[in-house]
Parts: sequence; C-alpha cells; structure tokens
Amino acid sequence: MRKMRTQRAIAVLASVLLIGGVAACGNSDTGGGGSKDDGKITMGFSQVGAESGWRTANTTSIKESAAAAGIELKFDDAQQKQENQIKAIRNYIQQKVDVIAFSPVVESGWDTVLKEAKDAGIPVILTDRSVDSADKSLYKTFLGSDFVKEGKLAGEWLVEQKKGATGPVNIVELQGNTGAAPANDRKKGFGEAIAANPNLKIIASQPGDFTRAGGKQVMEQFLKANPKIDVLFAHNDDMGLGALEAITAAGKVPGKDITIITVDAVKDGMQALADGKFNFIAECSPLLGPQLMDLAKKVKAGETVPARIETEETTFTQEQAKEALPNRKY
Ligand code: GYE
Repeated sequence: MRKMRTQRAIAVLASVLLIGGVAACGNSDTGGGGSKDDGKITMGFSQVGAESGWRTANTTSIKESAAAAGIELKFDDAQQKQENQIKAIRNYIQQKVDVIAFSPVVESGWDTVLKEAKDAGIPVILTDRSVDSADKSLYKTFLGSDFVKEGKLAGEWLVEQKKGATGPVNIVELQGNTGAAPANDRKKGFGEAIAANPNLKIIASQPGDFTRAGGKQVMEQFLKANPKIDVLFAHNDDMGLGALEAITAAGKVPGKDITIITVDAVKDGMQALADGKFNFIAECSPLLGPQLMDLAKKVKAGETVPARIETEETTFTQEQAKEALPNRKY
C-alpha cells in the first residue's frame, strides 16, 4: 500500500517535471526576445569589423563562448564604421535584447545611443575598447586590455635595446584607425617610455587602420620619404606584417636593418618574430569571450560587477616566441 502510494507520487512528480520541462522549452523557442523573463539571455553584440588576425580570434572567442554559455548571440560586423555600430545598437534596443555588448571602433561620440540603451533598461558592457564618455553610468563595465601599458612595454624594450646609441635613432610609427582607444593609448604609452632617451625620435607617424594593406601602403610612403629608418613601431601585428613586404621590396632586411616592434602576438606575428623578422611584441589577448559571457549573466541577474576588468598579458622576444609558438591557439 505504502509502496504504491510512493510510486504514484513519483509518477506525479515526474509528469510535473516533464510538463515543466516542455513549457520551459516552449518559452525559449519563442526566440529569447529579451526582457521576457524566460531565464534565457539574448546578447546583441556589435563587432568593430574583421580588420586583423586579432579581430578574427576575438570574434571566434565571442561566438564560441556564447554557445558554450547558452547565450543567444545576435552578432553584427560594423566594418570599422561607427555609424554601423550605432545602427546595430539601436536595432538591439528595438529587439529588447537582455544585454548589449560592443567594441567601440572609436572612443568618442557614444553618449546619445548609450543613453537610449539606458533609458530602455538594457545594460551595456564594453569589451576590448572603451569610450570617452564622462557619464560612467552609461555602461556597466569595461573588459579589455590596458593599451597604454602595451605601448609603454614596447617603448621600454626599445629604450633598453638602444641605451648605447650615441646618435639619433629614427622611429616610424604605424597607428591604428584614427580615434580608436588602442591607437591613442599605444601611441601615448610608447611616446612616454621613449622620452627616457632623447636619441629616440619618432620621425613619422600615420594611421594604417590596423590592416595589412594599410601597413604596407603607409610603410612604402615612409620608406620613400625617409632615407634612414632604424625602427618601426606598429600598433598591431597585421600592419607590421604588411610593412614587411614594403621593407623587403625596398631592399632592406626586416628585423636587422629595421628593428620592428608590434602589439597583439597573434600566430602570424609570433611566426615573424620567431623567424627574426620582428624583434619584439607586446601581447594583447583577444580571448575575451568567456569573461564577457560571465559578466552578461551577472549583469542580467542584477549583480554588481567591477567597473573595469583588465586582461592579463605579457611580452615576447624572438626566443620566447619560438618557445610559445607551438602552443599558440590563435
Ligand atoms: O590590437 C588590433 C585590432 O582593439 C585591441 O584592434 C584591439 C585592436 C588590436 O584590429 O589588431
């Protein structure tokens, strides 16, 4: 008797769970249209573009981490245009996503659209690059690297290498896209570091838009205009890789005639470093996906998160690149 009652109770419980389960599935099938409290998180993500190896690895990290975290991802590639990012963010607001995350192509000009998201009650997470908005309540947190530090590490390495220099050391600089946080900050950090040695002089500095084609084209101009270039500081690997072609075509040996310093440490950059064509790389990690998804869950749950989360990174010499290369994931 007692056993039968227990069995019936189990059967009832099982059917309740089953119906509950089906109902839960039904809810999520409606497409996670945000703000509906179905427990599912929808994230609208506006990516800068596909300008570099770094960006490709970053996009992969975000897509894979969203899938692993069970977060529905709406993804838009802005092709390095701020207007496209603003359009994408407005779309996400209209679609009532739960969280908006984006990597701002430039630092300025975001207040209006961020205010629209805030008024709609949709939390915003900045990832990779930050904005210069004075009102910090417009976003929940910024997850990414310290770009000033990267520039500084690059500059400090050069100061050490050239400490015995008796005459001028001519440096050319390939900047990222105009107005981008990593372009502004890497320039600043590098400039501050090399000020330690008055022999080190930046004789030309132009944007190469973080692309290989841009790096090649601007380096060609640099080489034409300046007979003596001792050092190239490129704000990312891709521009450095593009510049290699221009340097070789000009009959110079990269890594020897011209010391080359870059930022990122993606596989192709690390290969160039291991091959002796680059001389030093300050790392910038693109693998922000897992932390971003964690933050999205916390923000959606109403938890407070730190206002700034900094990525951990290192630097590589040619020897260190040879060691690290076999295990490099991106
Ligand atoms: O260094 C560069 C990319 O914002 C940190 O953007 C990122 C930069 C990265 O195009 O390769």
